[in-house]
Amino acid sequence: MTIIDGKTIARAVREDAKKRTETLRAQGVVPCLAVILAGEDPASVSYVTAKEKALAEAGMASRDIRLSAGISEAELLSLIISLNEDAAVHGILVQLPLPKHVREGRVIDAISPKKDVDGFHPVSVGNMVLGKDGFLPCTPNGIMRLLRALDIPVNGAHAVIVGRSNLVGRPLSILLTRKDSNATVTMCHTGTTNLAYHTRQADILIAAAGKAGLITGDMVKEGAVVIDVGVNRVSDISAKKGYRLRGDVDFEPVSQKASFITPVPGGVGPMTIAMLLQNVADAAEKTRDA
Ligand code: L34
Repeated sequence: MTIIDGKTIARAVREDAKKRTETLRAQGVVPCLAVILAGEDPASVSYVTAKEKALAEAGMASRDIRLSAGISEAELLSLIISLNEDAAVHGILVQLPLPKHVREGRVIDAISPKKDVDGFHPVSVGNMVLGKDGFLPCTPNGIMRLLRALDIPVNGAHAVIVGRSNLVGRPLSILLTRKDSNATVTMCHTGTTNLAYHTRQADILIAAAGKAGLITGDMVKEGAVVIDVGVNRVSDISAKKGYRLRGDVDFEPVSQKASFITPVPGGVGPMTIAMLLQNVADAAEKTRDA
């Protein structure tokens, strides 16, 4: 059994983004991502901080925009419109989830597809579905990169995805069924009856439901590749921060059966950030070449 080292694979992607940034800077272009966070959800604050640190390490700039949780949808939309028009900004990231009174769809629709480095805009999603060029969402694309980096056979494999979110499960199902990936995909969700029956068929099992410990040892086939996308904070009074991170996979028993497994932390999370840098480099190069 191999524990997949997401940090090391992510580092290689980040190094590549750094080299591209050096070239862009030499040409007078400083890749810049506007990072918008509304509210102070602790997990979101930590992800956004990690993204900005990664951007800085790659030599990229960021516009750190922190808004109160009470910001109106209209204010957020006008901010995005001004960033769309700002030539110094190559990418716009609105960290999700947004405060409940703000309609996520409206906000995502407002981002220029040219700056949609999260790959969440309907134009980006459409291009992905059609196999056309465009920004790919960071977590699914990061998972594809992990599989490729480890030479895990995807062509002809049966991939079972648990969770149909717009952020992870649904786009991943699209990427895995593209001709150049060629997996057979089963999509499981809250409407699935007998989840364990499906997960036990998986050559590649992707847990992206956001439920700590959902995938237990009995739900996994011997030799399966297990990708754990969950980053659940569970309270733990013995931990320094008062919580610890737990994936959607019950790690100990599942790792006994898996051929490859991603840990939490240190698996998929770091890849999400690395692929974001790649998308920002893409965005900056496109404006340079335009
Ligand atoms: N707009 N919203 C937008 N884009 C995204 O791509 C995200 N996502 C998800 C939440 N909202 C978003 C992220 O950035 C989840 N996510 C994310 C990013 C990074 C990490 C986890 C989730 C990460 O770095 N995880 C570390 C542990 C971090 C910790 O200690 O809390 C890991 O090793 O898994």
